Formats: sequence, C-alpha cells, structure tokens
Amino acid sequence: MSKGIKGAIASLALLGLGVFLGASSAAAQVTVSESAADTDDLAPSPVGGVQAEFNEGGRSITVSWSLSVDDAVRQVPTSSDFTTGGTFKEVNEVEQYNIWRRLADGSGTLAIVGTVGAGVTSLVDASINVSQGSRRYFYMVSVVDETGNESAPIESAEVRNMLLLGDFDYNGKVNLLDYGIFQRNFGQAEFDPVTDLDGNGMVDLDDFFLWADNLGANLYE
Ligand SMILES: [Ca+2]
Ligand SMILES: [Ca+2]
Ligand SMILES: [Ca+2]
Repeated sequence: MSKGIKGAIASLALLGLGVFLGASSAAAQVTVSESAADTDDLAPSPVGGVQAEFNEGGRSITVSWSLSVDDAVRQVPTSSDFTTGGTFKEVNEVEQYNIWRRLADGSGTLAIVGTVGAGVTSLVDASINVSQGSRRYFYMVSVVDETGNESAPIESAEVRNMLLLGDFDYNGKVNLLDYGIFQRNFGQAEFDPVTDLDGNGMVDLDDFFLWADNLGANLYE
C-alpha cells in the first residue's frame, strides 16, 4: 500500500513538473480552453502546524493540526444566470486531510495512517506497533481537494516515548547500547535531556544508578 502511495506521490510530482514545463514552453502557441480553465489543478493550502504526542501508556499517538486556510464552506452559483436570483451550492476547497507516519530512524516506509474530513483537527493513531521496537516517529499532514490535488505535507517534531527508564535508543530494551549513549552524555554541559533520568539538570552518577537499576529490562518479554 505504501509503495502505491509513494508511486502516486511521484506521479503527482511528475505531473506538476509537466504542467510547469508545459506552461513555460507552450504558453505562446496554446490558448487555454474553457474546459481546461475549469479544471481545478490547484492544491489547497497546507495546514498551519502539526503536533504529535504519545497518549498515556504509550499505545497510541494523538496527532493534531491547524486547519488549512482553504478549509471553509463557500457559496458558489450553480449557473451563470443571475437574473432569477440564481441557485447556489456549498463547496469547500478541502475534501480531506491525510495523516502520514514514518519512523524517525529512517527504517520502514512512509504510510498514511488515517484520513479525516474537512473541519477535523486531530486523529488518534492507535496503529503503532509496540513490538516494533522504535519509539520515535514523525507525522505529516497533507490537505487534499475534491479533485485529488494534494498540498505540501507539514511535518511534526519528532515524537518520542520512553516506555522504559534508561532506554535511550527507544528500542524497548535497556542494555549496553543505552550505556554507550549515557556515557557520551555523562558530565557534559550539553547533554541529551533524556539521559538526565532524575531531571536535576545534570547527568551524573545518580542517573547512572537509576539506569543500572533498570539494566536488562525488556519491554517485549
Ligand atoms: Ca483545488
Ligand atoms: Ca535501548
Ligand atoms: Ca541527573
């Protein structure tokens, strides 16, 4: 499925390029026809910002965003005959929001985890695979119109969840790989905040003892 999506994105990108090249080279000799002018090939404006955070227990992630500025119902005339007062229909440039997810470590594929309609500003992703190990994700939200034109995706900050104290690489196990990360941060003025296990603003022996207490813990056993 994700392969198909990637293919679709690639095709859309190529289509966009084709339209661009066509416009620059053929603009002089080609007159835009009525039907072409009526075709909606403009993507909606992207969302304003995307947030993502783990929910209690680490089994789902809530993704939220601010609406595209194009997400609004407008009245448009159904005909060009205004003499009778005309009839109108309600349209919204935004048809849906696509919510994408990828693993922060670069493994796996970019995939749509959900789709919601216009006016909706959040989605709970309960499809994360907790046995997968990695606990770090990025989410992206794109905006799609009725014709299928898709906006640029807007990405969240990395979302992390440390289900095990001391599991600094988020792989669900506390082992020597985590110690390596701890060691690089030990006593440093600038350190990865996750390694300051007691949250006192420095990475020192107290943090080491907390870490050592959890050595060998495994989320999946
Ligand atoms: Ca459009
Ligand atoms: Ca680990
Ligand atoms: Ca500390």
